Amino acid sequence: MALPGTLEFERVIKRTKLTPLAVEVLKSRFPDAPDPVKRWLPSKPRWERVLPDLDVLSHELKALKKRRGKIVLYGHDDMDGITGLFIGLKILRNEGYTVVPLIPRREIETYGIRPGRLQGVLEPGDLLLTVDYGCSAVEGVAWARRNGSSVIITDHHMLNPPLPDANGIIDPQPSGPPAADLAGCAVLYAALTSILPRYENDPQLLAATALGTISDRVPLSEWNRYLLHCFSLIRTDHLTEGLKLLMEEWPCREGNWTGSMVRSHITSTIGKGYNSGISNMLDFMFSYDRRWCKALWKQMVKSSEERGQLLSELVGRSMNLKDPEADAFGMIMVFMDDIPPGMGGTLASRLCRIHRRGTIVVTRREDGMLVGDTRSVGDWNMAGFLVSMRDAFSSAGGHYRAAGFSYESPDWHALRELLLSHMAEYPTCPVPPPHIDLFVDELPDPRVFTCLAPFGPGFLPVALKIGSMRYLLQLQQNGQPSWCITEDSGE
Ligand SMILES: [Mn+2]
Repeated sequence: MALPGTLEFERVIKRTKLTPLAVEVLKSRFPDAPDPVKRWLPSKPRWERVLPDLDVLSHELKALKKRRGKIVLYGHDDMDGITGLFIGLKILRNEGYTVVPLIPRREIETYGIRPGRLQGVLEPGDLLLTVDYGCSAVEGVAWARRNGSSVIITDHHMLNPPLPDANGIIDPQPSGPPAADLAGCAVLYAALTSILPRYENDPQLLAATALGTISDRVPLSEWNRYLLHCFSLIRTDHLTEGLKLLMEEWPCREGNWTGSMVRSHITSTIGKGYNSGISNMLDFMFSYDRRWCKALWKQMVKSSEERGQLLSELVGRSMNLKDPEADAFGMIMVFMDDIPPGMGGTLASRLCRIHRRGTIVVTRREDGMLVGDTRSVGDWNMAGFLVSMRDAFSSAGGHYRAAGFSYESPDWHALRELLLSHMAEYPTCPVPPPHIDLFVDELPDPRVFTCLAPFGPGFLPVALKIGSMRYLLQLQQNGQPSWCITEDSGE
């Protein structure tokens, strides 16, 4: 029996608050599930049953404590990586470890774990622990091991052999969803809290996990929904001032929100790459200095407005540059050789949203070589698409909805031919048909469906059909729901 006041108890309450029509929606979305309500919001997942190598992580942490080595925690400069670093730092420092975060700045440095980057930081006897990255870092991991360090990878990206020879690789991809839907930060959260369960209800960790999960656009499916629900129940009075401020910016945190509302209010404000707030985010999330946080946030809002203008300009120009042949395959493909560093992904996201189609944006790096950022909707596995042609790329990877590649040649025409010929062969559906949950005779009060929020990728807002009209549930900034006649997916 769950005790009142515990997260477990509250979870039960949320399930029982579903309206009959909301239950009908769940039945139609999960037709094969014996209990659609439980599929929608499961009980606490048994992470340890699915995540591999947790025993290796546990063993390495114990051994490290004995030999008094330090942890070098490697992550990337995006929200999933930064929130992952926050989670790792908070738990492991609290456990008495010396933890050194290592974050390459992608706008000025090359991608990935490289011996040159580890030299002077990672010493023999240390543990190199990664978050949201590492499953393709063959060279860097080999160097670290030769140098006398242990290496544990935690990642959620697709595993493409050859895999690095790490002591352990904690990546849920091979087991498929729901574990494979976890963001990188959530994989580290699940791994560490499986070993150290006393941290699982920590509001700071749940807030960071939710932020990384929404920013990374992973599906809001079972395990992610469980984490988001726990997050909706946290009390904010014990958060750092930085996290508190982010929670104040979170639209209708305890109620009705969608992933895109959060991304446009928080993730985009922080931004990525040049002139963004991402390089200060770790300090921000740990800060108890409200004035500093407020001032920094104000600055981030200003910079994001400037980036927004730049993005509008790029979107405007890219409209005339859409590749007509890619269009015929239902894809948006744009080549522009002057996209500022870090903006390619943002532009791809925006184009993907505007056109509701898979999008490939290619630009030129400073050294003249080509790099691509891709986003997708519908049944188009971007990482799968790129990885299936990885012989052509010096690096390619990512996940279902967001992936990237580097092409070590300046020849756009050759790359274009290659991408187009591959689009013709790769079996996929890049333009998703608009979903319909229920056919009804008259429009119900939209409030009967808000109990199903949050909505986002993998769990789109409710859509009803009356005759030939399709109505999509929309949430206002204040969480108020309304109906909108549209063929839009709502993602
Ligand atoms: Mn990620």
